[in-house]
Amino acid sequence: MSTNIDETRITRLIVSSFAQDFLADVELDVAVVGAGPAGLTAARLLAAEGHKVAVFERELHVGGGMWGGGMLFPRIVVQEEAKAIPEAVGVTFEDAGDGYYVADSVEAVSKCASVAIDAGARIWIGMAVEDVMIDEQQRVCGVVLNWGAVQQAQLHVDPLAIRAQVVIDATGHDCEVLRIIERKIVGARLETPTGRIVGERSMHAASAEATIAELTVEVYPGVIVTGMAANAVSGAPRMGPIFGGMFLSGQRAAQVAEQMLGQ
Ligand code: 48F
Repeated sequence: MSTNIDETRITRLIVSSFAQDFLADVELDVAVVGAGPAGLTAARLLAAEGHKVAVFERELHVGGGMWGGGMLFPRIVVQEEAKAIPEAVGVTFEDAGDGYYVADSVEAVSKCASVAIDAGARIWIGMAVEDVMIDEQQRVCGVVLNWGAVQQAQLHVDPLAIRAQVVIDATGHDCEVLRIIERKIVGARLETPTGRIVGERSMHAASAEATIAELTVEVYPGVIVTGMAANAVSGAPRMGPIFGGMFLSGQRAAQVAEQMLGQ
């Protein structure tokens, strides 16, 4: 039987399928903000444990800063102690010796996203988190969404809200969720050396990679910080295109979220 193609049928299918899935995600266990390597890793591991997880990504594409490898050379470097995490999603590495491994960044992004989706994480693209939702104790209990395109066009459009037991800030260098919290929640104190956002320091890959997993904590009630955002918020250095820390931090974020969900 050949399909009788009808344009309005296609419209109905797209809108109804979107509405069904979006409504299912209005109440989440975990809302991950940002679909870079750290966010995708955390989402995959939490979904694999049966938690209801959605990732909200402002751009039309997943992968964050991993696509571009180092200065647009599409390769990432991962160190020995982290390589099992991307390998678990099927990323293949060239052994460059001395504990260094090299992978194709396009393969790494594609497989991290693909396996996260297969595990049950839903990824919403083109949706930006522009605010958080708080309860009476000022604990974060959800995210406030708008279209990325609406943000870019600076249109005045009211957003929609998603409830989540745990929010993960995986927004990279800009630690955007935490900047919103610092700006908008009166008296907000973050779990950082100063209680505020310190900001990332210049590149020192060894110390940046050493600190990132331990800086992956519940940094504000209801909010875990992961990936480059974890270093940025606490004043740790950047590391450039070595990505092991992103995977280790994403894994740590999933563990912290599990503990929070179990409480
Ligand atoms: O920047 P990104 O890849 O963060 P990451 O997972 O990884 C950092 C590395 O890529 C690299 C590095 C490695 O050595 O330093 O920079 O920590 O991904 C962050 C994602 O978050 C999205 C953004 O578009 C990107 O894809 N994002 C940022 N702000 C928002 C957001 C927001 N307000 N709402 C939704 N998505």
